[in-house]
Parts: sequence; structure tokens; C-alpha cells
Amino acid sequence: MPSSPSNDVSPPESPQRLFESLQGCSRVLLTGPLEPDGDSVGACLALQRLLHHCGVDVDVGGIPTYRYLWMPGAADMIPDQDLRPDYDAVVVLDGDRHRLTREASAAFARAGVKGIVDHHASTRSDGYTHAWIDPEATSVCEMLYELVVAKHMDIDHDLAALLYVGAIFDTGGFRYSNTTPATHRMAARLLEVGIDHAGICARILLEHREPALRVAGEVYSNAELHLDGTLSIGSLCKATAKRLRLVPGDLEGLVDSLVYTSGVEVAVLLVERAPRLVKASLRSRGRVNVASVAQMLSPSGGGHTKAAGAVIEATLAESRQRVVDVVTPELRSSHAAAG
Ligand SMILES: [Mn+2]
Repeated sequence: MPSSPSNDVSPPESPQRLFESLQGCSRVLLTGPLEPDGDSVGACLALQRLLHHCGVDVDVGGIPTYRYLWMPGAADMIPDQDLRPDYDAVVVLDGDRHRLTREASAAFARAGVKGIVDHHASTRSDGYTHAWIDPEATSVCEMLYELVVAKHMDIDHDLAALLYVGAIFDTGGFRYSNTTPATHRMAARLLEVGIDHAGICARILLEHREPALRVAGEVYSNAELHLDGTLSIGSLCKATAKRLRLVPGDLEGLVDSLVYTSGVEVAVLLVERAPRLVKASLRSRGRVNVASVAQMLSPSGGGHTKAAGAVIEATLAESRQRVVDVVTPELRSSHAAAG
């Protein structure tokens, strides 16, 4: 049954159907979006292990940041420029096909099986032969865990560690409102396998390189509060990033601290990537849907209601103003709605 090109979430048989299709392929590529996060890396490497056990040759594309290099299989991930163009199947995990690199997009376009495993509410099922989209799922790793349970597959130590990374990354260590009883049941099962959960939490959520500490100081010092302290905007120019010798991963967690300033409802971190190219990371305490704010900032923007991102083609100063312009009516109507 071909997947429907509608906006509906995929039918419940999709996980099994996708897995069985991949078992019939000889070369499979699993890939996350540009700048994969803990859930994306964990999910790609976990699905790779599951398929390896079934004898399928699987590559994982992308470059993990230093935070993820210890993960089983991460060292063998393939930079996108080195990807083969001829995979039978390409599966996108924890993001959609619009957020792939150019090389991964080319491989996706040529593949017979085009799959997606995702939990972003903004992701649509059109353009895929197999779409497994579950906006109710806390993480893609949790979706894969449910597949493992349904298929009675073995959970070894490495698989447990990989799935745990996605579980803690997407829930901020079980602190965000998306955490469910199912998330804790999954975590309990993974701990029973004997993983070093405290060590994993330290490496994924707590540890920083020294330059990350320095840049946090600068971003927090210069953060602007707008709209009676309900909107916090942090920004970082390219020159500062260069001076502090930042590497990918050094900014992780910064925007989360901005939104947990008392009174703040929405936080935005603006990072200048190139002249007139700014990456915006958005967080919300719940009143404002930042996935739709991200889409208003840029057509490629999107994400979750409380955590989203967008790339804005403008200067840092113009981006700050655009954020204020877009967020102001959203915050006003949320306050009106809250009475
Ligand atoms: Mn995720």
C-alpha cells in the first residue's frame, strides 16, 4: 500500500513495513538533519545496529559533534561529502527531507525506498515511500524502542546506550513536559541492561568544553529582554565565535538557559553563520508555539511547539528585529488567551 500524500500521520503498520522493506535492501543510508542532535544520532546508530543484526549493510551519514563521538558506531559515521550516490534506501530520522545536506538529498532522490522516522509535528508524509511519523512520541529513539519491543528484538548494552541518549536529549533529562510514563518505562528497561546512565547524562547534557563556558558568559551578559521581560534574545556574531574558537556543539543548551529566566516565555538564540545568514534556535515555556514562529521567520523553519529552529537570511540586527516583530503578536494573544 503506497503511503498517502496527505498530511495525516502514518498508519500503525508503518514501522513494521519500513523495517521489512529495509531488510530487503542491500545498501541503506540512515541520516539525520544537518547538525544532528542526540536523538538523531542515537536513532540512526540504533537503527543501524538493528539492521546489521539482520545482515543489512547500513551507512550512517553526518558528522557527530564531540559530545556524541563516544557513542557506539559514531566513529564510523560518514561525512556527507563522502556518501555514495547509489543507496537502495535512504531513511531520514528526526527531521525531514527538507533539512538534509545537498549530498544526502541527492542520495535520497535516487533511492527506491525513501523513508522517514520522525516525531516533529511539522513533518508531512508526502515525498516518502514509507512514512512513520508519530508526533505523540517523545523521541525517535522511543519510537525505535517500541519497534524493538513489538518485534521482540534483543536489547544489548550498546543499543540500550544509544536509545537512552535520545530519551534524555529530547526530554532534557526527563524534565520537559513531553516526558511520559512510557518514557520512564523505557528508561527503566534500558537501565536494567546495565548502562552507565549517569556517565551518559554527564557527556550528553552536562559537560562542556572550556570555550563553551566562555561563550555562555558572553551570550548571557549580552542577552536582551523585550516585551516586559517575556522575550529573551541572545546573539552571537561570527567574529566572537572565531575568537573563542568554537566548534559545533559548543552552543548546545544555551538557549534552554535563556528561556528558564524568571518571567521569560520565549527565548531565541541568534547565531551569525555568514554575512546575512543567521541560525535561530527557539524555545517556549508553552504559551507560544515556536514551531509556527520559526515558520514565520523562514519558510524552512519548523520543529516542536516548545523547541524549534529557523535559518534567517538577514543580518543579526535585522534578525533580532524580525524576531521581536513576529513574537510580539504571538505573546500578546497568548496573554489575552490566558486572561
Ligand atoms: Mn527528536
